[in-house]
Amino acid sequence: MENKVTQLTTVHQFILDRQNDFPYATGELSRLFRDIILAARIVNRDVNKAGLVDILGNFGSVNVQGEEVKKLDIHANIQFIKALSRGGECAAVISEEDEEISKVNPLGKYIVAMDPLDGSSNIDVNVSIGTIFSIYRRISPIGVDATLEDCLQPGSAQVAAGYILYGSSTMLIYTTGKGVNAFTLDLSIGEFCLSHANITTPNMGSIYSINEGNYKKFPDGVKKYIKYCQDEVKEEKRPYNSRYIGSFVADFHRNLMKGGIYIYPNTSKDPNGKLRLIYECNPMAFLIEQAGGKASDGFRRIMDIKPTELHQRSPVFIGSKEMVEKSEEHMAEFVTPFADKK
Ligand code: P6P
Repeated sequence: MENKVTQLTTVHQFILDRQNDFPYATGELSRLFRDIILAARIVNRDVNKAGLVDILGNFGSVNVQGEEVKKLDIHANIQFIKALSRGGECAAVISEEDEEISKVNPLGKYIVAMDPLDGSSNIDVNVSIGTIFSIYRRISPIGVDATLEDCLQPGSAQVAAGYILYGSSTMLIYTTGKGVNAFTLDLSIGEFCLSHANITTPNMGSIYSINEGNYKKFPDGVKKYIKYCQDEVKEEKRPYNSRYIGSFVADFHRNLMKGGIYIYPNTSKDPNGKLRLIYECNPMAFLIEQAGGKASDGFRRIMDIKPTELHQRSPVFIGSKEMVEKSEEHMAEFVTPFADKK
């Protein structure tokens, strides 16, 4: 649910109106958002013409401008790092596309962790994809290169987080710890405009999102929860609807707005699940908690997990509070998570 928006407010105006939320920030965070938004608009333009790339020369070839055409997720990564480097407010970038940290400016105050184009395998079938970002204050002193310690902070230390959804419309959804707001790109003026203010996610929903193709590899608690979702209990609006787009940002956004739960659990094949803690689970966990929902790894609050590696994975159960709590109840019933490992 969200408050109806009655007047045109661009995201830049919205950020300026809320400068006072950050008594110590002297505009750096606003400028960091400016840089992220610039890159998002460039990526949006290129994602929207992805289908036409073959006319301009397919990936790996040279296009009419004489530039080599890159895979869109690598292209997106380059655009965000370029914009953050040029803007000067970012000390380092952690990206799903880069094994190591990109140290961009020793004078930068912030660390940005991102998945520049999540779900990019869906581009060639025109399914919604997204950029996910997370922002931390650096721990190390300004003036030196950012350190690994700066980049391995728990999600609870985030100062901001958000995503851009390249879908039927392009939306920017973010939080700075003062609620969740959504901005829709108005192409006629080239601005992200406030479209959904103070979003709260329903405590209870009737949608569950999980790749049931992995059912046989799921922990017993997840198998039990899936059966719970499928049981016929009219007064509890069960069975729930199964909706799985295969694009985390799109599944998350639908559940945020309508209520629901997204689960990517650990499996007998992938003991830590698939999604990355720092730049996928943590930013979405910050957003969902700010909207009144919950995010855990089935047992622990996602944002309490102290990362030990940049690209570490985590199981994730995220969405409507009561649905996540019910799934955790089922997970807690099994000491040995996999029947065949008793
Ligand atoms: P699977 C996309 O690759 C992604 O990281 C998420 O966006 C998505 O929810 C998940 O993986 C899909 O994974 O294994 O179900 O295809």
